[in-house]
Amino acid sequence: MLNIHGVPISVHTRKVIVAALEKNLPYQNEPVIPFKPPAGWDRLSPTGKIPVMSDGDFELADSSVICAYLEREYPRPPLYPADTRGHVRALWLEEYADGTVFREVIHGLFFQNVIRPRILGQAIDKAAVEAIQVEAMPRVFGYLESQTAGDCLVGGKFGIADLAIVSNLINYHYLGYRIDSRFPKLAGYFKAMLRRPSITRALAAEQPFASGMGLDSRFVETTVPV
Ligand SMILES: N[C@@H](CCC(=O)N[C@@H](CS)C(=O)NCC(=O)O)C(=O)O
Repeated sequence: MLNIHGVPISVHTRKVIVAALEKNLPYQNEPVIPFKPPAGWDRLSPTGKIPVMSDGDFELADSSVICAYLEREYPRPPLYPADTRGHVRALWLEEYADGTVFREVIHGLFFQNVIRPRILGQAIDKAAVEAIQVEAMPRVFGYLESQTAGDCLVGGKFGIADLAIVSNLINYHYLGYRIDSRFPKLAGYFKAMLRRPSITRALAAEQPFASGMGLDSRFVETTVPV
């Protein structure tokens, strides 16, 4: 069975959990918090970040690498397009999710609004939050709006690009923010994604962590598909 280490409300841990659910792989979750890691964490996670996955005696860090492993080891159903252009476009959006959506928008907002006050006992830097909302968020969401057409981001089929982008948008909503009227296609896409069974299930399982951290879960679909 897969063991996925990382608190499930983390953008990158959720990405791996949803990939496992899409592929119908049984998993267990060790809810490691990177700021309070367990003994031996350095060995499991060379960057100190979550997630880490073990599959039997095989251990691997980084959500993108873990998802690539799952695809090779458990190819059905595929989460990456088979055609070259679709494949690299999906990789580009996965990279954009990690390197830009997360780094420039979600990480800063989550750090300021949740990690600083609730885990580190520090005050929120309101100017830093404002700067992200006024400068980075519109630029990044504007790009995502330009890339959204229909139900899924690449080739009309749910896959790695959707996993990576939607997981970031979920944490944006947990902070009490909503996708505003400047980005109607992105907002509609996100709403539809919340009804996808793997995402609904992942969100249902992480609710104890979300409420424990005082996150805003009002956007979560409450009907869990059978
Ligand atoms: N590229 C990495 C990014 C992982 C990452 O940034 N994880 C965050 C949580 S979502 C983390 O561990 N942050 C704690 C830290 O930066 O020390 C991946 O895809 O797994």
